[in-house]
Amino acid sequence: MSKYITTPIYYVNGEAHIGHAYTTFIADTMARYERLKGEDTYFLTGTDEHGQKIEESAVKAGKPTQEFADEISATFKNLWDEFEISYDQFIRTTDEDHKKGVQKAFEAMYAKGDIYKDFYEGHYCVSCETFFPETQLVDGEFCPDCGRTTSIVKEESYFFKLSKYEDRLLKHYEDNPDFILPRSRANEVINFVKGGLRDLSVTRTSFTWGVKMPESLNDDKHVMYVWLDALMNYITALGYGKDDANMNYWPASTHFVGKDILRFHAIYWPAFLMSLDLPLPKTIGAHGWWTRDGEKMSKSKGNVISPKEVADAYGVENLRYFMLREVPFGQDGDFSQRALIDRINSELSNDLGNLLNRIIGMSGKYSDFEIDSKDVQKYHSKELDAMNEALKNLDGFMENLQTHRYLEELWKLFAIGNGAITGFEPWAKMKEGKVDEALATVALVANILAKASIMLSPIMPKTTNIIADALNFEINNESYKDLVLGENLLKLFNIKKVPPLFPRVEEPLMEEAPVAQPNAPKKEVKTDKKEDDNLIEIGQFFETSLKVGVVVEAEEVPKSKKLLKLQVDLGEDTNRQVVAGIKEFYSAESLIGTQVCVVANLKPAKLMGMMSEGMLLAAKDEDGLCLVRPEKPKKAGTPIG
Ligand code: ME8
Repeated sequence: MSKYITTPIYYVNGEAHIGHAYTTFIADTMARYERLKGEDTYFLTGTDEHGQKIEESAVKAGKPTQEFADEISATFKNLWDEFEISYDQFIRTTDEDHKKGVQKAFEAMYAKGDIYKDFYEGHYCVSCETFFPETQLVDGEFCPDCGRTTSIVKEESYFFKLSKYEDRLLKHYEDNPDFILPRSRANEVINFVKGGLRDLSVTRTSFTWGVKMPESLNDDKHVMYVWLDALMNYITALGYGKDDANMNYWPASTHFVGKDILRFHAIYWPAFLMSLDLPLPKTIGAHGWWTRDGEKMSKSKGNVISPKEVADAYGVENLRYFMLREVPFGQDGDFSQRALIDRINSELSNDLGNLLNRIIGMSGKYSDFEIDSKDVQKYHSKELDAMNEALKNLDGFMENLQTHRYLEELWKLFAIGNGAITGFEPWAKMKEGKVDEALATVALVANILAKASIMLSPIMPKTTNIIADALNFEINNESYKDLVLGENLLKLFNIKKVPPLFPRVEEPLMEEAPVAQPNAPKKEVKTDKKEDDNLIEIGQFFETSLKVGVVVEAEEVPKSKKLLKLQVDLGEDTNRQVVAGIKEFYSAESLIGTQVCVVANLKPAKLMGMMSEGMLLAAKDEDGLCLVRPEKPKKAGTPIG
């Protein structure tokens, strides 16, 4: 059976950051893994270029929209090329074939009676390109997904009969427990559908930067809703609506997406496909969110990490390894140089790199670099069994998208190799004249490295090729079948010297972003202690962004006994308005110019009709309330933690 693997198509309103790189790395890893197993695999990525958001970004940049989209799309493509992402196709939603395919799909759904024309009035978030019912808005105004202000839009619209597919969708989730991975994410989708689906507005008249309506509908007032346009990329890329040239790859095996866009992929997309009478993808793999040093990345904070910058400093394959090893698929992860350096030094350099260097050194000394597997079974059957056991477990982890478990399991091989060297002391055996035994241990380790390299190759393709070259074999489906599935050992060969693959990193190689917390501790603290329900992980604490603020203005809120309205400088472009219930304890004037500690990443809330964009830290006991303040003055915006 063939495999079809996709990434989301990325918006061209900004260049790629580490989150985009993560999705692309996992999808690339999966595509390489399937090819290694001999599967006929098609891997798609690309860019999503229509919609109001892109149109507005182009205006801001002072460029014609197409020119703007061309430029940003090229930055994604160039980056993936530089990273040697093994995509088979890079689709752009401004491609003519794609646009025609979307029109064909629209016509087909219309012909089926699934699309009708009506009026839409609702709260629209431009940033998310989504309408929200009033009940879902925060404080009646703000987008529940991104927190930005929504605007009321009333327009004529074509609607897709999403409600018609409610029951079929629910049945599909029930019958296909692997449709949404990790399974823990399925509930939020199921509950959303159970809550009742409203028909979906699938065209817009308020802007023009979108796929035009099919000619047969003769209605050029409308353009397609960007999500309808975008989701169709997964089939137009295969020739849907044109020549169906690659439709044999459909249905997709895995659509990789971030958790932010799971709903679109797990509800709208399957409903569209049902309407088109096409089979549904096997799995939607929804991964978690990456933060930087415990903080959400955003352009305004200036703490967005450029994957190119990290790759230039640390090597793209080290970054791939880190990201895939660091977080369980589906959970959020934190990027910090410290965590990256720790993994490079301990896992790549110590466990893997040293092992290779040690056997090159030993075989050079003991056997003129010749490695012979003839006695491995005789002296190391226990190690071979343990190794084969671990190798067998790998496929299950990868199929479940659990790359961190996959790598953890794979690293057992290096532990077996390192353990064998320490336990059997080949140098001592040489002294005792037990040459066969010593050489068997060296050969065992060479075999471990060979098999591990094959299985590590989807994650670190270049590095593992260097290892394979040193061990005189090539990584491909043949060697996978021979050495991994067949459990065979390497034939007699001469090992080659290689320069150290993972030089230790002694100090951070990139400058920290100004707002990053330099001492943010590593998020995952492993402990054998039983977890106390009341304790939180350090990472959870750092989800709260605490900052030093300077009160610039303060005034009483009329008619309120408790509230003061403050303008607080948090070192950002504009001051934050904070409405605080401290009037009984502080006069407005006494606060001006003083420092406070602010919870800076609270969703904005309205208090007595006024927006509050933060919360002050204070301590209250029977003697009253006092604000928590830094002991010495600190710059506005200084992180606390
Ligand atoms: O949503 N952590 O495009 P997009 C982890 N065009 N992943 C992240 C991330 C972060 N901080 N930030 C972004 C769109 N991503 C639509 C998709 S598909 C038919 C249309 C990743 O440019 C993650 O995979 O906003 C997320 O789903 C995707 O980038 C969103 O990219």
